[in-house]
Amino acid sequence: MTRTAALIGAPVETGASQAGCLMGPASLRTAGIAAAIEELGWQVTDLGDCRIAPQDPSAHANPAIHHLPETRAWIETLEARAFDAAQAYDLPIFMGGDHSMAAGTVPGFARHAATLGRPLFVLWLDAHPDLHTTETTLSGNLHGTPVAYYTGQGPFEGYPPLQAAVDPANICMMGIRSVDPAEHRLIAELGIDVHDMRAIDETGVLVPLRAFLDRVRAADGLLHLSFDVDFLDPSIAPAVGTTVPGGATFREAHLIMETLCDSGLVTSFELVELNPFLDERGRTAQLLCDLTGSLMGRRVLDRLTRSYG
Ligand code: 4U7
Ligand code: MN
Ligand code: MN
Ligand code: MN
Repeated sequence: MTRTAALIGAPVETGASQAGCLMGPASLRTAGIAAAIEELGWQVTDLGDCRIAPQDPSAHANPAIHHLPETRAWIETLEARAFDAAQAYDLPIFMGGDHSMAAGTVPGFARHAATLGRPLFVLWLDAHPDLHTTETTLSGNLHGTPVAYYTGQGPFEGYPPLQAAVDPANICMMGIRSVDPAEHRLIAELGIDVHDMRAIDETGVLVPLRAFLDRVRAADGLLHLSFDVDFLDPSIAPAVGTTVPGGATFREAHLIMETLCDSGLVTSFELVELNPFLDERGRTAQLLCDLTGSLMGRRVLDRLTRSYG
């Protein structure tokens, strides 16, 4: 049976401080993401871009917060789109858009998992844990909040009621290297499985990844991959507004995608935070397409019939 994938654009940039993520889906399409997947034998449907209606401004008790009504509208729209796409396709792929979109996509996939009586697991590849609430965010940039929201922390005044929560025990974070004090407290309180870059340096990516995949398999879970461009080292992925030095290398990232592919466990995927305005001759978009290829079946050699050894 041919496997089916859907491409869904989420041109969200209201969660970030800088403009540009709006162009993320267009840049990934230009880099050839659909062809890269089709080449691997998938049947691909591009469902186009989601959109929201224009919103009236509103104030929040935390004066740093901006674009709250837009964020609310995006969450409602993307939650429904994720839920629907998970029912209709083997692999829905959301093309962002800043990471505030995950406050919509992840609950939508969690609601889908709940209808199957299965838990949703999340692999969060990011420089940041995105664990702020609307009370604790100092920047007011709501792309720093999705994980706190979808695990049911709060308060989240101005956000929609959470449709389906993810158990913090079902989250694995890798690549983390910028954590604010309030986020640090929440990581400890919730006991989230966080592998910061020091841990990656010490163990490599496979030790924590395999342990997590074993847990997903044992629980018969669905697995969502949330890939923030700033997970990658800025030297290979410059097209992101929130660069942090010391990120994942080209091979670490590909090895994660290849290992996820071999596991057969990933049921949904999102590429977030690509800001094409900051890219260099499309190289970040191209790298994301190549990583998507590794996730979806591209391999250099057939591992069973190697030409050596
Ligand atoms: B991203 C930050 F202060 N924590 O709250 C904040 F460091 O989706 C960054 O991971 C948030 O890129 C980054 O603004 C959000 C900051
Ligand atoms: Mn993020
Ligand atoms: Mn980030
Ligand atoms: Mn672990």
